[in-house]
Amino acid sequence: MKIDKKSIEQHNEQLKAKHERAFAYLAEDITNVEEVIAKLEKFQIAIPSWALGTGGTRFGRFSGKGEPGTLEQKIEDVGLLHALNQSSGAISLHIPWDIPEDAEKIKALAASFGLAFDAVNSNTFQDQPDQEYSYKFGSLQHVDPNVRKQAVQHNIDVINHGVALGSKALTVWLADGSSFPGQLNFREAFQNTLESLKAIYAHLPEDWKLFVEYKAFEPNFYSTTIADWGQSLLLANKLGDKAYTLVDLGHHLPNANIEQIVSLLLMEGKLAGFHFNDSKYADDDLTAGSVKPYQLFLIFNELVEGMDARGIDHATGLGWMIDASHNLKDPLVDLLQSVDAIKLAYAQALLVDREALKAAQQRNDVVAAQEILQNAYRTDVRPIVAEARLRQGAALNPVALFNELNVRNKLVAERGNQSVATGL
Ligand code: LRH
Ligand code: MN
Ligand code: MN
Repeated sequence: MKIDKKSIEQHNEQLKAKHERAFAYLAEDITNVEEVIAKLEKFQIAIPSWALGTGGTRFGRFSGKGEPGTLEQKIEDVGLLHALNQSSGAISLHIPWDIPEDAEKIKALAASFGLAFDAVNSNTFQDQPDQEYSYKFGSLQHVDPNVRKQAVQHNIDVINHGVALGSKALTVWLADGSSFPGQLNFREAFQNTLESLKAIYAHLPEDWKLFVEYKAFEPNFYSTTIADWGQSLLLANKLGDKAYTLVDLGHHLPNANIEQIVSLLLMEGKLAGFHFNDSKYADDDLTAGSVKPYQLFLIFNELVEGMDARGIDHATGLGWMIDASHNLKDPLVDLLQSVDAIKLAYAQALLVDREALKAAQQRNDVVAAQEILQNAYRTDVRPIVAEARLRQGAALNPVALFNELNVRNKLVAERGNQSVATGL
């Protein structure tokens, strides 16, 4: 199904008077409101192809209905999101969960929804039915060079798929590590990983980036070979200018100061971008901003400050992606909520009085610094984000319109009850 302009206009017409009142009230006190809106309008957050179906836990999976069973249907789903919010203009593919057999056709289909292809993701954390060597004991780190070679070749194949689609980055996340002390020689595992990544890096096209994602633990529970930003940055520095560190918000040990990590990676010119999600305990993959919205704001506060300091284009300078999984909510609604939460945090960060904050820091005025940040965070910026949507031709309230239009039931009618998405 497609959402036509008329439905969006009718929906907006109904909410417009109330929205205009709220926006005018807010805008009166915000001197840079037009700048904030312009930045929000340009901001696009990529949707992962693996988040469009209902995810599971290791104890069970309760599949939703009308899930996208093919890559074409996943693209259609992201098209629906983009029509509703005009902020989800790209899809990130995980290969081989999604294989674009006919790249030209897939590219044209995506373009018909206004979508581009974001980073492509390789998968050497699962065995595929036709592969020769197993990844049970790792892939790029493996003690057997044959396994490493196979994993390198897979990444090269993924780059080639990405080139055909117009992607500009490869994201490598490895499950490699060990679950018991003594199982692994840490240095050799790291060296093997570096050599394998070098072989992949050598195949990157000139205008591509390599995103090295880290994760503290899971599925390995004693050591992970790329476990934190230090290990990822070490690799990225050794690899070269096209390699960067990717921050997935759920991949840290509890209470890690992610905003500080982000600030230093930006300073070093090595921040790839994000996999946005939220968590209470570990890699919970919950909706962005659902548990720790203040942390999300603090991350954006560092991003805005750091991007401005380095002259980075907010819209295109970093990779903005969601990496979430939904086992209770409708995945499409959940993704709309994530995109909205990310934009809200970004808008709030754009309201921070940078000069006043700098001055407070210079005179060690801890109270003033806190007040400045929290003044921005406690501003209800929803009317600003809604105004940006209105100007883009998106829905004032995407979740409400999704429900009003009965989108899920229509997808069930088209695809059937049994349609289950591939992926996590
Ligand atoms: C690992 C991860 C990584 C994978 C995705 C499916 O936890 O965050 O980005 O590619 O999940
Ligand atoms: Mn991730
Ligand atoms: Mn993860």
